[in-house]
Amino acid sequence: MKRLLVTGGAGFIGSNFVRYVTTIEPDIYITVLDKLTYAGNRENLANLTQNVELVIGDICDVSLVEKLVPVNDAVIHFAAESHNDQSLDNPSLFVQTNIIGTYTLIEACRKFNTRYHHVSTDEVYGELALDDPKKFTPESPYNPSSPYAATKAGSDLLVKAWVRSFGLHATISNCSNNYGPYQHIEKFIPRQITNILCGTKPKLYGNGKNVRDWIHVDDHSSAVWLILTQGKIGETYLIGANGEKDNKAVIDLILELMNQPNDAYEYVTDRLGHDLRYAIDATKLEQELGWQPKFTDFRKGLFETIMWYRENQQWWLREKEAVEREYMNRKK
Ligand code: NAD
Ligand code: TDX
Repeated sequence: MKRLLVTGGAGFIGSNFVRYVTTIEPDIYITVLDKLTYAGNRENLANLTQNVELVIGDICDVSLVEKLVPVNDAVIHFAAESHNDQSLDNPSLFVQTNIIGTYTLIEACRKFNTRYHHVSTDEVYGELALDDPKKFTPESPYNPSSPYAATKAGSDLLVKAWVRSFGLHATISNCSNNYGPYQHIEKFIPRQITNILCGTKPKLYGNGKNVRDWIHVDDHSSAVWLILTQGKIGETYLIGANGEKDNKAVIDLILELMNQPNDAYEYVTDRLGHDLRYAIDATKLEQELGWQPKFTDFRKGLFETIMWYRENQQWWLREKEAVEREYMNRKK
């Protein structure tokens, strides 16, 4: 593969993926297609100008997509509306980008016979009970809870149908919760780090017992690269690094690593439909493709993430007030 089209490459995971590929395969030419919504930022691609081009545009724009797809060897589709809280406020944007956008891309890949990788989430499987010994596997039934998760589930199902009915050369990955640099400050971990840096208390939804399965974004990138280059067409791979933690434990660790008193946080109103627990069984990816996560020390990864937000205040500070205002309005 010499030329890749990466949708959503100016967002959190997409930009980390682009950086990862430019490091391991410096000769590959990457075109990023990104609408630069509030979650996209051209600064995420700064210093990556050689062999990386940003095209500002919408994945729902058929003529633009049909121009870009045939001149690339593969499409890696990260673009999405990605925040559950936003999806409760404005589901229509999620239906448009996550479903119509995916449909537009796979139709173009079908037309030009282009390799397609679909980036998705463990949230399509719904929630697990806190005491359930099971984790999600590729055979788990789809049971999404939020508008975000439902639109991601819908997009996965479109891809599966295009593989079966039209022979689309596609793979799918469903990954657990990512953390690391360049994550938008609306999301849990960066929101709490930047709250502390601004002198406000971290906010814990509900009783803080909801569990997420954390993975470092660079481990997600290495897994997607492996699936793209060695995965079996038509297959779904689950990506996770055995990182289950409840939200209270994550807040406790952030407070400790940032030298705050251990009670310097507050409980706030819970999210509607808040899933209790996600957990990924990545055995298939490990056994069939030999993938292993590298960032298995969560404490170290979290500390480095905290340092990144400390050192890159110009990246997030100007948006902080507006993001928190939106959270306040949501509560009303
Ligand atoms: P993000 O919100 O940080 O980035 C999304 C990017 O997509 C932004 O740059 C945005 O400008 C772009 N975009 C949005 N709508 C677009 C459109 N219509 N056309 C073109 N570009 C558009 O999201 P993220 O956290 O980096 O997630 C990336 C992908 O990974 C998503 O598909 C998400 O569902 C999936 N995922 C995320 C996580 C996680 O923990 N964040 C976990 C598993 C899977
Ligand atoms: O202020 C907060 N307080 C809090 O307790 C926020 C923003 C969140 N939470 C809780 C809700 C979740 O249990 O923290 C957990 C993580 O929340 P988010 O960062 O919003 O992530 P989540 O809803 O789990 O979804 C994320 O992982 C799966 C990504 O946003 C999705 O794009 C991905 O598919």
